[in-house]
Amino acid sequence: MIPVITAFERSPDRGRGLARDMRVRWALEEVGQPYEVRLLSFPEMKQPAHLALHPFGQIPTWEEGDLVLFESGAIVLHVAQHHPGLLPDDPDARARAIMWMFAALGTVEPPIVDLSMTRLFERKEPRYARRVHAVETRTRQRLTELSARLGSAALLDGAFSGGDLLMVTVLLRLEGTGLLEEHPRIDAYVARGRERPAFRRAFDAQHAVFLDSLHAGGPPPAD
Ligand code: GTB
Repeated sequence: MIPVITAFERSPDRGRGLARDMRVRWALEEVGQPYEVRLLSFPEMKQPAHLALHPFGQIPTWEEGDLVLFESGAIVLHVAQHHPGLLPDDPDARARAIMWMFAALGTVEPPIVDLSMTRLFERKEPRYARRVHAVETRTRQRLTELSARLGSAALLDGAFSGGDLLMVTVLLRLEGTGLLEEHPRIDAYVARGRERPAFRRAFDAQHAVFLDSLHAGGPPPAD
């Protein structure tokens, strides 16, 4: 059965691969599972038909027969549990890979999302500079800790796993901020993720949606 995922019809990131369908696409490409994509406008995401799939009216979702999932991490875990390639067979290594998936989404992603939201929506606030500084400090702290754990290793825990996949997608959101470059080991780690053929296929697929949206009615909203 071919799963169907949802994605932005016009992503605010203008095809930079920062929306959360990217991590699901990448996971599917890593395991070689074909998929279909249903593109949604912002108003469609808040309609009852989509809210029946996703209580918060967001993307991505996953439909596979009777199974409906939301939350990109849960979807990537589902893909990883049903196909070889994203979770090791060894039970301890598998538990650690899942641990890194949670670490990416629960510990590393929050300050990074906070930083991009602050930059996007609080620029005109009186305490903007102070707020950005505070969130950048928290983000730097996480990057320092992550870099220390990564050390000179190529990946988080041996072979490439769903933990690396989610961690790289989370860190990608820092591109253009200069923060990744402050941590050469993390910068190189992200670059290794980006170089994976499956990443490239996923990136190109979501970027093609952006290019189509340009042809179909003007540029999407700027980020
Ligand atoms: N925790 C959920 C998950 O991991 O699936 C979060 C899902 C989520 O935030 N989805 C966003 C969404 O649907 C799209 S990805 N937002 C619409 C809404 O909430 O109404 C978040 C995103 C959007 C834009 C950029 N960007 O422009 O760079 C980056 C990330």
